[in-house]
Parts: sequence; C-alpha cells; structure tokens
Amino acid sequence: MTRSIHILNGPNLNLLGKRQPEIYGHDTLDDVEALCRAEAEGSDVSVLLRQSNYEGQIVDWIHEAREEASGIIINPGALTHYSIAVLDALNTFDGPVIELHISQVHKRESFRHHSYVSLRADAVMAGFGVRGYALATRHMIGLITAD
Ligand code: CA2
Repeated sequence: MTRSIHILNGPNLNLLGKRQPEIYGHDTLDDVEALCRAEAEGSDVSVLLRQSNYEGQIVDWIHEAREEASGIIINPGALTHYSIAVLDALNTFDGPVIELHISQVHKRESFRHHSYVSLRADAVMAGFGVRGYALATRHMIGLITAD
C-alpha cells in the first residue's frame, strides 16, 4: 500500500532561497521538495509538499491530510508561535506529526521560543537547515512503515 507524507509550509516560506540566506540558506522550496522525494525513493511512500501564506489554507490542508496522509511534516512559519487554529487542526489528525524549523528558533528572539504546534508534535526539529526536511522525511518513513 502506498502511503503519503504531507509536508506543509506556512507564511513566507515561498521566499526560501530568495531572501535572508544567512538564516534560511540558499535552497528553494523546490530544492526541498527534490530532497524529500529523493529520500523517499525506493520506498512505497509518496511525498506532497505545499506552501501557503494563509492560516486557513494550512488548516484546510491539515483536514485534507486526515483523509489522505499517513504523516504530516509541518513548518508552520510564524503560525507556530500564535496559531491555536493550526494546533486544533493538528489535534484532529491521527498519524505522526513532525514540527520542523529551518533555523534554531531557541537561539533567536524570545517570541520564537514558544510553539503551540509543539503541544501536538511527536518530534520537533530546529536548526538543521533545509537538510532537516530530508531527515524528517526519513524518520517519518520509518514511523509510517513500521507496522
Ligand atoms: O526557522 C524556521 O523554519 C521558521 O519556522 C521560519 C519562520 C519563522 O517565523 C519561525 O520563527 C522559524 C519564518 C519563515 C520565513 O521564511 C523565509 C524564508 C526565506 C526568506 C525570508 C523568509
């Protein structure tokens, strides 16, 4: 049975590789998608990567993942720090959830130290750069193909 991982990205992450490379690196979201697909190659797992600047769209995609995905990897962007709506949506998802941040948020401003999403996440990654997406994909494949 083919299983699917949905990789959801929140506000401003469309600018990845185009601004602030000193924080977020030079790779674009397309590069990230290629990294994750390469990680899933040879497994019976498909990868879907999406990005939106709108909170409601992220909530809708989490609802969609309820029907279609075995696991969610989410970089909620700034929504991490204030969106109870994203947390509530993730709480309706039954599979594993990995929260991912490209930067090491705990080294940055104090408002980035709190995450609503961490109240639901089964694992949290921060500071691995875009390589974190590949590592998270590998870990997620292990989780959803374990049984
Ligand atoms: O480190 C991360 O991945 C963050 O989730 C990124 C968010 C930030 O609000 C979180 O605190 C940590 C911001 C995303 C902005 O993405 C950009 C990427 C490239 C250039 C400009 C913005």
